Amino acid sequence: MRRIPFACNLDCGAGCALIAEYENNKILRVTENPLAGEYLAGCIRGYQIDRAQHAQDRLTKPLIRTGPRGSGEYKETTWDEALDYVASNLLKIREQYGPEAVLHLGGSGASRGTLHNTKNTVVRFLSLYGGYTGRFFSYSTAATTYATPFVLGTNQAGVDADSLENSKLIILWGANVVDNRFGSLLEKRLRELKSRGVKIIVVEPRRTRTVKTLGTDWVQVYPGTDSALMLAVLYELLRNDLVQRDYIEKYSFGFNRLEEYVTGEIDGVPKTPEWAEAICGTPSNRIRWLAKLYGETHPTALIPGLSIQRTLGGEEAVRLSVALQTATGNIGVTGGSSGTYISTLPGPAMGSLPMPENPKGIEVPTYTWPHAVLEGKAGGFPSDIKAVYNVGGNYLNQGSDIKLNIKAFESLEFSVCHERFLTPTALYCDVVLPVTTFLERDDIIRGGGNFILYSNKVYDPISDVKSDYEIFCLLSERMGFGDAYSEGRTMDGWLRKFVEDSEVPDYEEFKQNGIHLGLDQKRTAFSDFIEDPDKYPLNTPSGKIQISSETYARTGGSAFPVYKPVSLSEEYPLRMITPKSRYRINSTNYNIAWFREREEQALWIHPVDAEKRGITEGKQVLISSPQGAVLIEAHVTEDMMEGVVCLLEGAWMRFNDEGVEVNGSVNVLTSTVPTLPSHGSRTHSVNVQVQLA
Ligand SMILES: Nc1nc2c(c(=O)[nH]1)N[C@H]1C(S)=C(S)[C@@H](COP(=O)(O)OP(=O)(O)OC[C@H]3O[C@@H](n4cnc5c(=O)[nH]c(N)nc54)[C@H](O)[C@@H]3O)O[C@H]1N2
Ligand SMILES: Nc1nc2c(c(=O)[nH]1)N[C@H]1C(S)=C(S)[C@@H](COP(=O)(O)OP(=O)(O)OC[C@H]3O[C@@H](n4cnc5c(=O)[nH]c(N)nc54)[C@H](O)[C@@H]3O)O[C@H]1N2
Ligand SMILES: [Mo]
Repeated sequence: MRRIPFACNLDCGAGCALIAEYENNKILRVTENPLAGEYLAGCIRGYQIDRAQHAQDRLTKPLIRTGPRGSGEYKETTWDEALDYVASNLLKIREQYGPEAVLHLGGSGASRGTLHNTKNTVVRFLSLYGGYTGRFFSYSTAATTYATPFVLGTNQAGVDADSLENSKLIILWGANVVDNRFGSLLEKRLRELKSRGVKIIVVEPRRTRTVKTLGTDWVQVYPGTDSALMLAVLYELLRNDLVQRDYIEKYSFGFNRLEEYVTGEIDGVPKTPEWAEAICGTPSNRIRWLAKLYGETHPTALIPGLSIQRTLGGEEAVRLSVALQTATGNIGVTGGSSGTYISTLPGPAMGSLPMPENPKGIEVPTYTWPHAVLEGKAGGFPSDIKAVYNVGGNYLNQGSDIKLNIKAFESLEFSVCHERFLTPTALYCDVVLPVTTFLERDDIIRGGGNFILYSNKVYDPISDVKSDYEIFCLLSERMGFGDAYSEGRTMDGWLRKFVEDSEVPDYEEFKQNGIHLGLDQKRTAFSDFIEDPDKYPLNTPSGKIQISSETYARTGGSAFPVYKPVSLSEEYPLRMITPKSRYRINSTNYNIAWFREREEQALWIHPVDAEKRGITEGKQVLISSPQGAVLIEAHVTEDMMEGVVCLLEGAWMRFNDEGVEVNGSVNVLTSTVPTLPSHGSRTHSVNVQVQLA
């Protein structure tokens, strides 16, 4: 038996350092790499990675569409024919419309490879092609990426999980750590804190596995109303004199404006727990309890999920969570946190496949890409799009408003994707090129902490598949810029170059160990600023934590963070959330029965809401929104907050003859109207009606 170090490169971002116990061309077992330390924990998706590797429906041959889009009618073809076909179509598009008529889609999937990167490989290719229409921000983090630099002067924030050993209180605000990970070192660390008696409060509309197994307390809140709850917590902190005045004075700017808003001086509305209860559904006495505990316990790590910012007004929740950690003196303090995503601190320096600038310099927001396709310049977008190049993404299914996305794909003159499976997006592409999995190639992967991983090839590629990098080398050659693309390097040559340019001392040792740890595993962002704010000012206009920002106001928001009202209608009276499944990564794994069977798609609904509608466990229900309708089983449960329903995202769409979706693919119901000013995703702000089918 061989023990082969590899890194799980699924898009949860945890970046787990794993070992494949390997014999007779088979992985017998996946375990943790002991060099990553005692807190590393893999998860079911990484342990069971072989199920995707050997799935019956892996694509093995290039496909060219022969029937209507979406029909699944393709012919299998040779690489030569497929690549000639792609090259000639791309050249035609460039000649007729200019290169910016090509929109780049995808980029997650297996994106963290330094070489096999589903963004760098394609962006490099399209830049050499002459340019393209790119996208800014992601489905994941648009609102936080947008708002955080205004407050903290950077997007590099958070803490290493090891630094939490000193925390006295943890608040997981919309963070489902047990299912979603937030790095590979956090869950075990939190478990240990809990066993030492540290309280772990989970603020969530759903009793998740995190609430059940990691939390000590569940605070219920309606989705998209976290900013109101945060304001009321701040109100209570102020009222009880539990804010750290010296800290606020020394390290922040503009807190007084927020305080005037919270007390009601600005708009006549004090943001009391009663005010918040009416908005958030959180009982006012529960808000008082939370604020008191938070204000009296130091240091506290407030760790928000990304969920709170994938809502209408998500930017405000991002800014307020930093404001709360400021008010309580917890930023830059060991055991505290910056109130942002667990960590966006950089890992050890490492090279990666260079991405030249887009010669066209054109970008559209990721969240509204179908509008860019359908409306083009006439709709105020910078280009008229005629083709899509999709690598490492299933955006037709994962983007909001699937019916709109289908229209967008149907309007194209040409579309191509690289895929492992015939996903809903692949079904709408003219050409599908079969790719390797990360088990079939060597790569260097950035981990979700201060470490970097070498992922060794475990299997030879199954017949006739190629990596994205190899595909682009071959296409570039056909299109006359092969040397510029590869720079004459082999794949191994690139990886060696990345290590040469890095702090990792020895390539062979790195490859053998599978991991290189950065020096400090207990980093707390902004600790230098807290130690000496004059010497290490923040990159904000005041040099301090910018609670109130006139620059932000000029982009169309409020200078200080506020609650932006959410509305419900009689027609769509239920609030729906669309979180991640434990057994999938987004839509990845949906096609694999073993994973699907472990968490059947069902609509979670509270017994009171179910009873009003005559719904009982297991009954078929019709969920409707202005965008579409989904037919699915009901799961009646008190694990759901009353007034809120939940359908996990990521099921591959399938429609019946009446145009109703029947797999539970939730983006049939979601809207492309973004949260502003970030133009970000709002897939937890969905209003629906539910009825017995
Ligand atoms: N197993 C698994 N892990 C994943 C992924 C996956 O698909 N599967 N995807 C990865 C990716 S791409 C990303 S971007 C991250 C995303 O990470 P998140 O955005 O944090 O994940 P979600 O599952 O959407 O939401 C987390 C929790 O927040 C709750 N929630 C929903 N809306 C609200 C709200 O408005 N307020 C509050 N307080 N809580 C709310 C949900 O019930 C859920 O349990 O996760 C990564 N990890
Ligand atoms: N309603 C709702 N919608 C959501 C979300 C939500 O929470 N709710 N989450 C959003 C978020 S945060 C995200 S990140 C997106 C994710 O959406 P996508 O970025 O579309 O991610 P996946 O659905 O995982 O699709 C990734 C695809 O990449 C393929 N792939 C894997 N490895 C490789 C490779 O090496 N090369 C190539 N070419 N392909 C590869 C996989 O087979 C898979 O089909 O979804 C968004 N959509
Ligand atoms: Mo994401």
